[in-house]
Amino acid sequence: MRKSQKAKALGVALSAVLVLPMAASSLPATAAVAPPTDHVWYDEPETTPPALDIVSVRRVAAAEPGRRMRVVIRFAERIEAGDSLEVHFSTDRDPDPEVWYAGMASSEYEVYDVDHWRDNDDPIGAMCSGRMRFALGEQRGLVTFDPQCLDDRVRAVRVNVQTFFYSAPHGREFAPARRAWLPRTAAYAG
Ligand SMILES: [Ca+2]
Ligand SMILES: [Ca+2]
Ligand SMILES: [Ca+2]
Repeated sequence: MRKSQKAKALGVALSAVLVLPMAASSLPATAAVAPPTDHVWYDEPETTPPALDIVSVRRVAAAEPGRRMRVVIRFAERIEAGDSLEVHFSTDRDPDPEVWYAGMASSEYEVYDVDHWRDNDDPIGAMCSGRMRFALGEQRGLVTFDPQCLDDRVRAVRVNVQTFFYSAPHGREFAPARRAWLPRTAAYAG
């Protein structure tokens, strides 16, 4: 082996020695990372919003089992009658949602058990009866729920938020994006 080849081989061996312990030490840390108990997503501003512009989505874990988790959605404009809000929930690592919440300002809301992303079609059945609540303020939507109504063994929750104007349902605003999830939040702080 020529001198340069030897040096190259040694370099590769050394880098393997140097890299391996780092890789090994990073594995347990990655596996041990727990989802946050309180996290705010700041959504991009819309210059010509196709629907109620979402500013931020905060998810706060329930203090303990039996208490409620919160999703607080802030909007750039005042909410008006007919503005619609939908939240899909996932309680596992499967990319499809399990729960779909649909509500409208100055009207009713429903919570459904689903097996894929829904856009106002054929819900499977109602769920979380009495264990999920919805409130709309001037520029804020609040959904509170018992995480166990989503899933008995829930440990973390992901949400996708979307808005649309009832009069123009094809224009939609999403956080973070269509059929994409915000980072996981722990279901319980304790
Ligand atoms: Ca936005
Ligand atoms: Ca899922
Ligand atoms: Ca958006």
